[in-house]
Amino acid sequence: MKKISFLGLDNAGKTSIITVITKRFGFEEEISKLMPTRKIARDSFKFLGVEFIRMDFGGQLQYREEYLKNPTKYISGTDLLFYVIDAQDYDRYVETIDYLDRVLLFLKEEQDYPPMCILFHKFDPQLTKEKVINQRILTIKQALTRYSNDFDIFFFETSIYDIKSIMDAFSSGLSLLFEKMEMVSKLFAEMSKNYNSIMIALFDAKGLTIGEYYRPHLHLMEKMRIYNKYLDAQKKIIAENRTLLEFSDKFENGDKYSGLVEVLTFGNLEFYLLFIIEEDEQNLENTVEILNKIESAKPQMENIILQLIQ
Ligand SMILES: Nc1nc2c(ncn2[C@@H]2O[C@H](COP(=O)(O)OP(=O)(O)OP(=O)(O)O)[C@@H](O)[C@H]2O)c(=O)[nH]1
Ligand SMILES: [Mg+2]
Repeated sequence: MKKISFLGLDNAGKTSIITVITKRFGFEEEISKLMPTRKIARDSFKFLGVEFIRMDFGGQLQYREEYLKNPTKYISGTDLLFYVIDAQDYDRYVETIDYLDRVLLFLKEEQDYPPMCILFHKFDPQLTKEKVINQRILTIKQALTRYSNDFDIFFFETSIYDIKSIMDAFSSGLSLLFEKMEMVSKLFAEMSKNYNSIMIALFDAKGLTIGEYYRPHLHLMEKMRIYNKYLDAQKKIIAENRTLLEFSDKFENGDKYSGLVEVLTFGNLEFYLLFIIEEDEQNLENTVEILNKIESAKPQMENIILQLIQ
C-alpha cells in the first residue's frame, strides 16, 4: 500500500483536483458545491495493480497547525506528495511557501524524501499567456530550487478547465513510483517516427496516463480538443461495449485528423490505446493503412505492459 498526500492552503483546489481525477466527466456541479475539507479526507484506488491511499489534507489554519504539531502522525510515510498552490492568489504566496517550508523541514529532519509535485493550480487556459502570473510562478520556482539538493521536485501548471493538465500532473507523479513506465513513452516516441502521428497514448481504465507521445509544439487548445475527443470515445466504447472505435475531426485551423481508440485487456485490467494521425485528404487509403499498421506495434506494447503490471 502506497500513500499519496495532497497538501496546501485552504481554497487552493486540492479537493477539486481529486474530484476531477476520480470523476473525469460531469464533475462541474460537484466542484461548485465543495465545502472546505474537514481534517483529512481519504480514498483509495489501484494503479497498475498497486493499491494506493490518497489523503486530502484540509488546509484551514487550525488543521495545518495540528498537522505540524504532530507531523509524525500525519505527514510521515508519504510515498508521493502533491503540494497545491492557488497561482491566482498572489496575496497568499508567502503564506503557502511558509507552510511548504515547514513541511519540508520536518521531512528533512526525518530524512524522509518523497518525490514532490508542486502544482501551480487555477492556472486557467485564458491565463496561460499572461505575463504577470507567469513571472510570479517563475519567481516561486526559482525560490524553491533551494530544496532541489534534498528533494526531487517537479512543477506543474494545472486547472480544472483543462482536465488533461490535471491528469498529466497526477500521472507524472505516479510514474515516479514506477521505474519502467518511461519505457512506454519511449516506445511511442520511436513509433511516431514511422507513422507521422500527432499523438500516441496509453491510458488505464480510469484515465491515468501510462505513457504518451505528442508531436512537439502541439498547441494547448489542440491538446485539449484531442483529449476531450478521447473522453467522448471512451464513453462511447463503454456504453456500446466495444473494443475499438475510429473517429475523425478537425483542428481550429481546418487540418483534419484521424483517430483510433483500442481497448487492450490483460487479465482483469483494461487499457486504452489512443492513436492520432494527420488525415491525408489526397490519400485517405493511406490513413487507413497507417491505422492498420499500428497493429504491428502491438506485441511490443503488450510486452511492456506485462512488465509494468505488478
Ligand atoms: N478558477 C479556478 N478555480 C478553481 C480551480 N480549482 C478549484 N477552484 C475553486 O477553488 C475553490 C476551492 O476549491 P477546493 O478544492 O475546495 O479547495 P481545497 O484546497 O480543497 O480547500 P480546503 O479543503 O479548505 O483545504 C472552489 O470554489 C473551486 O471552484 C481552477 O482550476 N480554476
Ligand atoms: Mg478540500
